[in-house]
Amino acid sequence: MSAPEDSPRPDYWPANQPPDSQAAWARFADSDREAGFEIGHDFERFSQRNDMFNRAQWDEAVKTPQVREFYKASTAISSRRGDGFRQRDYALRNASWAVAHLIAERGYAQGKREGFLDPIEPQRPKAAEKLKIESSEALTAEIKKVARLFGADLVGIAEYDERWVYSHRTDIKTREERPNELPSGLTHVIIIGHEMDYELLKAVPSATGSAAIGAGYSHETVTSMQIAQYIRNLGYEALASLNDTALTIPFAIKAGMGEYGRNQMVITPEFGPRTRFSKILTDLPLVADKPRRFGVFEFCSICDRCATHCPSKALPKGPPTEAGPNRSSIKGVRKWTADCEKCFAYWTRMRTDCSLCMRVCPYNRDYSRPSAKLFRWLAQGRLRRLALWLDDKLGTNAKRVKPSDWWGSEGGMSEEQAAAKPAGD
Ligand code: B12
Ligand code: SF4
Ligand code: SF4
Repeated sequence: MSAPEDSPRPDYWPANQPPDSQAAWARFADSDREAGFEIGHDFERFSQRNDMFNRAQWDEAVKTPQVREFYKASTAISSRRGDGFRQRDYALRNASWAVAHLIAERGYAQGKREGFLDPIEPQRPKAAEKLKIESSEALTAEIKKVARLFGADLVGIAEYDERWVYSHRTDIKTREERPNELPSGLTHVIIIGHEMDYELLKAVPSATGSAAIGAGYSHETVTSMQIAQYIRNLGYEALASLNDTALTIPFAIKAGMGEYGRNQMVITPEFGPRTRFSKILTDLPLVADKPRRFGVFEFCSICDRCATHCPSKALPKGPPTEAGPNRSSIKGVRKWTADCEKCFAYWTRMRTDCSLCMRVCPYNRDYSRPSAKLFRWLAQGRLRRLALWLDDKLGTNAKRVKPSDWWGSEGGMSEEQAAAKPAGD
């Protein structure tokens, strides 16, 4: 990553790639520059088998007894000592995932985990007759309108770019690599953004606060399935995808959703880092959006609040680098890269996901408020140090809200329930 004026136009393409890929990827040179992407000679597509969720299933170095307890807590209702980790908190968190899990689990017998390892299976096939398209601009505007109708808070379009498509999927039974087979002729990726609940996120890390994440996944599932079906009803290809199939962040940046931050998230002008993304891969002839920059790279270059607050010290300080810390990092991209082994180990100890780096970020604000708009305006220009100083002084997001304050009560628990021991302890 770099500021627009510093980004060199790449005059080479990864020498380790086949010539047809080099030729195909060269056309992204200008939009890479606009987006601040810097791709090195040793770039390699990422295999999904190496992400932390998959390594937790096959890598003995990651697969600890705590990992088992972590996953157990996502289906069984766990109850630990402490505010935010009691029965109602896990009940809420696990219920928030209900729709995403329903879809993920329906194809287990066929070796699929839809939305996580595989794209979501079409509800109905493509219409036999293809809609005749007169104007790609008008079609793009229609798709965006439809996406909003189906629940998207944000929508943008990127060109289909093989570099960010996983080189392989993972087999759910053997956890070995298997082909990431996709229909031919895909041209675009529609990126959908859902805002995560601002008030609830103030209570992370906790099982309570984590319901904001599950709710996001369930909403993404519904919206992406409906949009994909609409496109198939027009006679075109459309695959609804959550975490499966491809890296979402580079597509989201190219689709104009926002800029990449030190906390490893796309920061959007509308919701800051508090945005979940899903995608629809399609062959519709759409018009791609342009990357949108509003000073995040420059702001993150003077701020390291996410890295300082991260309880596992997983986030990098200093400028972006090309080498990542372990096999869970993509090769050959200059960017801020987290040590996700540390991050995930913290989640398993907590028995819930964390998101503290999202909560404490100065961009995490309610942008309907004039003070938030003022912060965004100050942060994008020369007054960014003042914006950071003011945010430090006012401590907007640094303080965690107690989960029981989010609930508004202690919830009528018995003393035994309130004192319940952590599951498995
Ligand atoms: C696996 C995964 C994780 C793993 C770690 C990633 C890993 N290395 O294994 C764990 C469990 C730790 C994790 C944690 C979190 N995750 Co996560 N995660 C993913 C997932 C499913 C796959 C990413 C992957 O394959 N990474 C492996 C390699 C590529 O990682 P990497 O080299 O470190 O690259 C990372 C970034 O640098 C960036 N990236 C990759 N290539 C490129 C190229 C360029 C040019 C740039 C600029 C960036 C970039 O994306 C990668 C994200 O892990 C994505 C969904 C998806 N399909 O993309 C969500 C996703 C990235 N996670 C997301 C979020 C929000 C989180 C959490 C805040 C938890 C939460 N609330 O959901 C934390 C934040 C932790 C942190 N600060 O990094 C969101 C980000 C949304 C946003 N606003 O940008 C995504 C997109 C999921 C979603 N549905 O929206 N995550
Ligand atoms: S999710 Fe938590 S542990 Fe992971 S990087 Fe963010 S703050 Fe650190
Ligand atoms: S906390 Fe600061 S450094 Fe981290 S992503 Fe937010 S603005 Fe960037």
